Amino acid sequence: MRLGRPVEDIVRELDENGFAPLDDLVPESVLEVMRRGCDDLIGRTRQMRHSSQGWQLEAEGDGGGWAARATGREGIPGKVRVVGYAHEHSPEIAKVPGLLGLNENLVEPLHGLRGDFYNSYLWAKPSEVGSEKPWHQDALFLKEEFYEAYEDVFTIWIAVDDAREDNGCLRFLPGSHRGSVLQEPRGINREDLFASPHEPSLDIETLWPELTPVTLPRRPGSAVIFSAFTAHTSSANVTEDQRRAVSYVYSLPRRPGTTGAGR
Ligand SMILES: O=C(O)CCC(=O)C(=O)O
Repeated sequence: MRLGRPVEDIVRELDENGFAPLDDLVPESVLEVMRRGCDDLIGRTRQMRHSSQGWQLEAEGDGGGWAARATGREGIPGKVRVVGYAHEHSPEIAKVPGLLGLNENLVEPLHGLRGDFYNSYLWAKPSEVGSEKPWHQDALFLKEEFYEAYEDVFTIWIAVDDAREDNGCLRFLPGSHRGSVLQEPRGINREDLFASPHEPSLDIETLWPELTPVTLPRRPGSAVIFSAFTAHTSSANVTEDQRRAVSYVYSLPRRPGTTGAGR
């Protein structure tokens, strides 16, 4: 795995913006493993009609897969939006952190301590029906107890396909992580986010009028690392190409002397 630039530059960028692009992070041999893992997971969803646990299908109608899941409606077989705990379902996806040495080569140099593996996700953004992921901070999905031991997470999001503006690459709001302040979207069900009437969505113009979003296209094998407090989104995929990505999330232990502003 190559970082392609000095660690100090990446640390500075993470501090300033809350995210840092990592170009050409993953060599072709490992990308091939990731492609196989994604194909296998997506293939399995051709038998599914309903979202369950970590497997969320896209669906027709208002609110797409999110609303369908909340109301028990059918999704579209084979068109999966996200698979959580992807490493538990796919040996290929599980292998990648070890092949790349993500914890020792990336998390530790950037945070100062090794992280604890938290989860992995396949973000499949399928062709034509891949839905928007609204503006959100991942910290919304962390429980209060998380902050007893940890101060934040690093998400390492790796593009498996070309992620472009027209097929739903990520967009970030630089600076939205400052102060580690969680902004809670209005009208959600905090007890069970997946039962919320709508997918949690932040009104970034009102919350951060002084900040400007940036769009971050990624080539296959390029990545981005970001904090749980950095607001981000991805738009719908209306193209004929799928836009698969896999993210690996590490919890970051509190460093000595930090009060940890998290929440
Ligand atoms: O890949 C996407 O479209 C969304 C990813 C995301 O929101 C995340 O990794 O937290």
